[in-house]
Amino acid sequence: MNKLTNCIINKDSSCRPVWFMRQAGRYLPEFREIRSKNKNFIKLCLNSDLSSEITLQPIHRFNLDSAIIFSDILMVPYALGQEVDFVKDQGPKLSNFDLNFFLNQNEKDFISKLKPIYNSIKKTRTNLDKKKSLISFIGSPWTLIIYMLGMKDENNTLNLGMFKKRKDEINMILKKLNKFLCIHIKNQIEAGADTVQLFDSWAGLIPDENLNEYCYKPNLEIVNFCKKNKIPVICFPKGIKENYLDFMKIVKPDCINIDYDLDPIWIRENLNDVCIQGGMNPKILLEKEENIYQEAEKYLKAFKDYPYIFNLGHGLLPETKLDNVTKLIKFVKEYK
Ligand code: 1CP
Repeated sequence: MNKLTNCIINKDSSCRPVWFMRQAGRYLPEFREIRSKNKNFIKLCLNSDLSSEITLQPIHRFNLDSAIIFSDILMVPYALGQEVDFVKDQGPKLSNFDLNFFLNQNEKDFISKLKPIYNSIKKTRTNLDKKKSLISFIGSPWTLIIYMLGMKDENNTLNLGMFKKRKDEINMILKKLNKFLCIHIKNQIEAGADTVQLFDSWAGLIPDENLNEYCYKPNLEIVNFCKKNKIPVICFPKGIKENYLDFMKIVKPDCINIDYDLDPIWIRENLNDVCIQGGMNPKILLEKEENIYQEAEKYLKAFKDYPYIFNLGHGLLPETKLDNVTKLIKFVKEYK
C-alpha cells in the first residue's frame, strides 16, 4: 500500500505524505512550455501522452508522495455535450446549457469522449513509482452546475435569482450528473488511479438552508458509491466554514481537505476518526521563508500524531516560486 492510502485507510499517523493541489500547472516552467504550444486546453487534457507527462512533472521535480492526474473538473460537462473554452485571465466559459440535450446524453458516448483520460492514467501508473499514489478527481455536482449554468458572476457571488428560479432544472441536472460522475470515478480507478478527490470548490456559495440538498446529499451519494467499491475518497467542500462539522457527520468521507478559513486546532478538537488533508493558505508561499515555515508548523503541530496529509487550503498559485515549494517540502519531511 502506498503512503497516501495508508494514511487515509489505515489512519496511520506515523507517515506524513505531501502533495499539492494544482501541483501540475502554471507555476512550473516545464508545464508552461507545453501549454504555450497547446493553445486548446481541452485538447491538451485529451492528449494522453502530454497529460501523463504533465502529471509526472511535479513528481520528478519535487519527489512528492502523490501524483494527481492532469485533467479538469470541466471535462465532465464537456463529455456531456457542452462546449468548454478556457479564456486567458477570464476563467472557463461554457456554451449555453440545454436541458433536453443534456438529459439525452448517453453513457457510451460519455465514456468514449473521456477515454484519453483513462489512457493517460494507465500510462502514468506504469511510469510512476509503486510507493506513490495516483489521485483521480471529479468536481462535485453543485460546483459543476455553477459553471454549467453560469450561476456566479465575476466577483464569485451566487446569482440567487437564477438559483431560485431554476431549482427544478438544477435538481434534474444533479441526478444525472451524480450517475455520470460515479461512472467517471469507476473508470479512472479501473485505469489505475487509487484514490479519488471530490472538489466542491463553490460549496461556500450555497445558502445555509440549502446545504443539505446541494452539498451534503450529492457528496454523500458519491462517497457511498466509493465506499461500496472500496475506493479511498477525499472530500473538499471549500468555504462552508463551521458547517464542516455537519459535513463530516453526514457525509463521512475517509479523508477531508480543510481550507484556510478554518483553524487547524479547532478542527483537531472537533473531528474524529477521519484523515485530514491540507489547510495552509497558498498565498503564504508568495511570502518570505520564515513565514512559510511558521505557517506550515501551525498545521504540523496541530496534527502531530494524527493521520494528516500535508497539502494546501486551495491550489498552488501560478506566481508561486519553485524554490519556496522545494523549501516547504523539505521542512515538512524533516519536521519532528
Ligand atoms: O494553463 C491554463 O490556462 C490552464 C490552467 C488550468 C490547469 C493547470 C486549469 C483551468 N485547470 C488545470 C488543471 C486542473 N484543474 C487540475 C490538474 C491537476 C492538479 O491539481 O495539478 C485539477 C485537479 C483541476 C481542478 C479544477 N478545475 C477545479 C477544482 C479545484 C479548484 O481549483 O477549486 C476547478 C474549480 C476547476 C475549473 C478551472 N479550470 C481551470 C480554471 C482556470 C478553472 C477555474 C477555477 C480557477 O481559477 O482555479
